Amino acid sequence: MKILSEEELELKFQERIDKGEIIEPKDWMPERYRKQLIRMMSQHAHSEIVGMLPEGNWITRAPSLRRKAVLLAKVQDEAGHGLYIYSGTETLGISRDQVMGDFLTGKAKYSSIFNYPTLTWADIGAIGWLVDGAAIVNQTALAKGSYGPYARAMVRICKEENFHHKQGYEILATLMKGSKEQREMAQDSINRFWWPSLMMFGPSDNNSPNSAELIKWKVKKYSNDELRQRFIDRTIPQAENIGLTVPDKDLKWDEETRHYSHGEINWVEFNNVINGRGICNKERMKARRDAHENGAWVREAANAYARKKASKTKAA
Ligand code: FAQ
Repeated sequence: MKILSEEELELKFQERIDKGEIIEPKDWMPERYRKQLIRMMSQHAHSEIVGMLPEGNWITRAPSLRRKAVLLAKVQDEAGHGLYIYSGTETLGISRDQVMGDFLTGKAKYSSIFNYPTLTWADIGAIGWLVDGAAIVNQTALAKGSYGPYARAMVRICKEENFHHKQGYEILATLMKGSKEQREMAQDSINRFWWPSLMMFGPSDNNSPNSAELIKWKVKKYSNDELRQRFIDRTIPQAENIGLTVPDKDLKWDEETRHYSHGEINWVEFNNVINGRGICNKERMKARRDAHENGAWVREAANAYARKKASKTKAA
């Protein structure tokens, strides 16, 4: 059998991608493809885990038993998504310890959106409706991506995100049918969360260093701006339906393009947040580092059990 050079292997790999084939963990892949996936998937997993914090903040203060049960289930779902994607990342040959180390030392990022505080109950509605709504638009596209374990994880995760999206919208719809104070609380929440939700899709296309490579390898099927536009187009009618407005004076429907055109995103704020200078960055990292330290005994116990089991199997 002829041994293929690195270049020939890369060409064959690209042919497979172009044909729409799915890449599995044991298949040959360029080192850069593996690295890009580790970067993106691990950051996605960190986002799910950090994303539990702003909502977890309201579990004890949910306004009814039903709301508390729903919120608890949602926050648990996010933990499940994080663990699922961490496992997917491990299929690329990196250990959980390494992935966690990169996160806890601040080398790996997590989504900017989770560095904003949840000040009122309406923020729980806004997160479900806007943040999960944005995540669904992004992840439905990722579910058609080229790396099997990640794409399959997205299919399952999107099903749960759909439920999260509906519960968020229902919270806001209920508030909008309530008193003047409740309507104001809902609107105030949208005023604070609208622009950060648009930032979730990443920098604009002319400023996105990873997009070209990820699109070539069909990890990403659409650009950051395309997905952001899709989110805006589907969200504005939902806002109008319950009497909410978004804080963008330049937003208007363009009959010719059949899309909403929108105002400029504050990229200075975005860059500050992704570089550790957002409102809650320090608090979020401290919470995760504390949780990691406090969980050391669980990891030690699990490792001791695994070692014992392995030595028994060997002896038998
Ligand atoms: N926040 O070249 P690009 C959720 C970084 S899950 C922070 O455009 P790329 C569920 C980017 O990493 C939300 N950093 O990058 C939930 C890169 O930095 P690096 C998370 C950001 O990869 C709901 C640099 O900027 N979802 O919400 C952000 O092509 C409710 C240049 O950017 C995912 O992670 C940002 N917003 O596109 C949980 C989905 N945007 O790594 C709880 C998977 C960009 O070179 C409650 N990820 N950066 O140092 C993706 O789709 C992509 O990675 C993008 C960025 C679109 C996020």
